[in-house]
Amino acid sequence: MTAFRPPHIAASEITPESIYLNRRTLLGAAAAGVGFAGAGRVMATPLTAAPSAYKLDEKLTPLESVTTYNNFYEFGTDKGDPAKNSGKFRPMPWTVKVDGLVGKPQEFGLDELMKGISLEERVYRMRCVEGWSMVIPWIGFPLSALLDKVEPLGSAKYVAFETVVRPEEMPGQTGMFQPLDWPYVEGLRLDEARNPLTILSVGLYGQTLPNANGAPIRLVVPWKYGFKGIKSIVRISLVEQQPATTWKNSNAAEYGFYSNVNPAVDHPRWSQATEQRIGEGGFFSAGRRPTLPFNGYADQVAGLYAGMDLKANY
Ligand SMILES: Nc1nc2c(c(=O)[nH]1)N[C@H]1C(S)=C(S)[C@@H](COP(=O)(O)O)O[C@H]1N2
Ligand SMILES: [Mo]
Repeated sequence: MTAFRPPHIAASEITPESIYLNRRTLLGAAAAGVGFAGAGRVMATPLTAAPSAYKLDEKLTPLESVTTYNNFYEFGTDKGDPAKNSGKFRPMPWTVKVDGLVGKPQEFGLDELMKGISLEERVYRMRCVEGWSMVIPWIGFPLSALLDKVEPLGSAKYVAFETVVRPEEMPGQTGMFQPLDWPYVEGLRLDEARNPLTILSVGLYGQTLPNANGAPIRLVVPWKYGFKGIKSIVRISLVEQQPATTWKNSNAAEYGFYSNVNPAVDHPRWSQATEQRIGEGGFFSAGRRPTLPFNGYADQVAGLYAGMDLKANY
């Protein structure tokens, strides 16, 4: 294995976050055949030379911000709640049921699910619908690789995802105020799900996923608003009809099924033209940066929507 230093980190700007590259990481453990569940929170050396679409010439968002400024309403609605309130959540052991219109439905343990699939590092730009963004070094694998294992039938047109429901471990699922209906559900068209950019993530910054970020396995779709990236997934179903999605259920006038990042289509209550990169722009530079069509991934995904009215299909 060759040592790997991503080009987005210049030697002159080695930060605490970039030191993760020298730690034992998830990638190496997978390569070494070490069991995921048994591997704990750290593993060997990352090493894949990633294709250029999976790297970015932008500063990584500090680990501290990535893991303490979150949306995960199962743990509360404030940005600090997921880190604060997820200490009781136990992501191991874990199973994911993959069913519906497939030839080989299966309930996978995590090790089993990832067997024969290599983990990769993907540095993605992430854009929340609320107007903030981050750059996150995810560890994961293409969703397509999992779909191949279960052999979708020709009648399958969409993929539906479901988050775990565990009120005993998720304080946002108890009490008087329930901001959303549980389970949190999301969906993609099958061709979106099969796009090489779409990954299931099991880690970030070279470590297994923190609870606040959707341990032990979550979806990452970098050209869509953040809420499409459903966390702590327990079920993935291949279906024929467009599945229900949590934020559309909650407010269909404001949140649609597609939710592609689009600076030209405003949210009914605010502009989507610019974004605040978390960890950037202090007191003296409150600068917001322009939001890019498809969050900067137009070359890879614009073709999925050829001929579609993206204002109507928001
Ligand atoms: N189950 C579940 N998944 C979820 C959410 C949630 O509340 N519950 N929030 C979404 C939103 S709005 C965003 S912006 C991203 C945030 O991911 P991060 O905290 O890892 O940055 O998670 C998404 N996935
Ligand atoms: Mo979000």
